[in-house]
Amino acid sequence: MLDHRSAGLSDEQAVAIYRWMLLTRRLDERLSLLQRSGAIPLAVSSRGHEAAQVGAATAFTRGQDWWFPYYRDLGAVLVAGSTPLDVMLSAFGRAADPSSGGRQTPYNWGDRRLNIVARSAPVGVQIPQAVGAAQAAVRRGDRVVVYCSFGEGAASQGDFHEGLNWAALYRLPVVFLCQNNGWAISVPVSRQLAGGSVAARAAGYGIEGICLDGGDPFAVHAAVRRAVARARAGGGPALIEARVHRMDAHTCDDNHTRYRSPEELAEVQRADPLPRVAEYLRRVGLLREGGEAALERAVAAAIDRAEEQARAAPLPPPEHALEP
Ligand SMILES: Cc1ncc(C[n+]2csc(CCOP(=O)(O)OP(=O)(O)O)c2C)c(N)n1
Repeated sequence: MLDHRSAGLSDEQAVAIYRWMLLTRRLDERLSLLQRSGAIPLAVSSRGHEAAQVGAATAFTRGQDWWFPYYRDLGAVLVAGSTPLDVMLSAFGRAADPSSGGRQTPYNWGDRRLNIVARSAPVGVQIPQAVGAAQAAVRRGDRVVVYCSFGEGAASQGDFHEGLNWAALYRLPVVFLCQNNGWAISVPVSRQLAGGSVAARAAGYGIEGICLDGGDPFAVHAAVRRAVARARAGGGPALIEARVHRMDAHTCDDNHTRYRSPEELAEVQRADPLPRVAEYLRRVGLLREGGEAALERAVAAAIDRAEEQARAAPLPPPEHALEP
């Protein structure tokens, strides 16, 4: 793991990254439990992606920058400013859901207050949309950088190629984050991608492409921070490919034991980024046993509160479904 100081992070920032990862993980686990118990209809787990998401998202400026996340991006959405309550309101389809007032499928994150733009269901659609937002920002003279994330499966879509080509041509301020977990539902990356990596394609567009360990939040942060600074200064886009593991099935409606071997699933558990980062922080003296337990308690309390409030919140009236 990259030393957090070499990544330009203070001790407090390194611990904050762990706290975001922990919140993402525990909230994700709660959502899966709620789905299993029939309380909410859908769970799309981000377990295994947290280091890449939080490492990258913390390199952007909340409130100023724009976000085009994808469904598996809980960690990025939390760092962008969504609260556990916002997430729960969306999961329970409540009227106060900031993304759509309970109309959009959960996990298609959106929040006008936070410049988070909701995507629709086809994979990759957010890529040209992110590029368009960046072009609009440049024309208006806003010093915005756009976060745009997707999986390696989405990188097989035409939208990916059109979006990257356009962004490169006009040197637009977009940082593309490909979270490569090796699977597009049950289709392995070997049946998606010739040439070894998504990042290698950047050369064809004349932009920087970096492929790195997405289990190391500090390495991801350092690379994305450089890319964000360059994009903000007018230097154009970058493509960062973070190699991650999808610890769970594609969604709650998928059974990945039908297409992943027991060996792979065991390996994925061993590579879990959360204990890796905790171990690093303990080693450098930033996390002690008592502190770790206190973090867990604070995160659990925030999630309990959010769930309770969302359960009690009113549903939208039926007519709301017919409004534009
Ligand atoms: C255009 C399109 N084709 C297929 C689907 C069905 N689909 C939803 S998610 C997904 C897999 C995408 O995989 P990837 O981009 O690698 O992201 P991951 O889910 O692995 O994080 C597919 C095929 C879709 N939503 N849109």
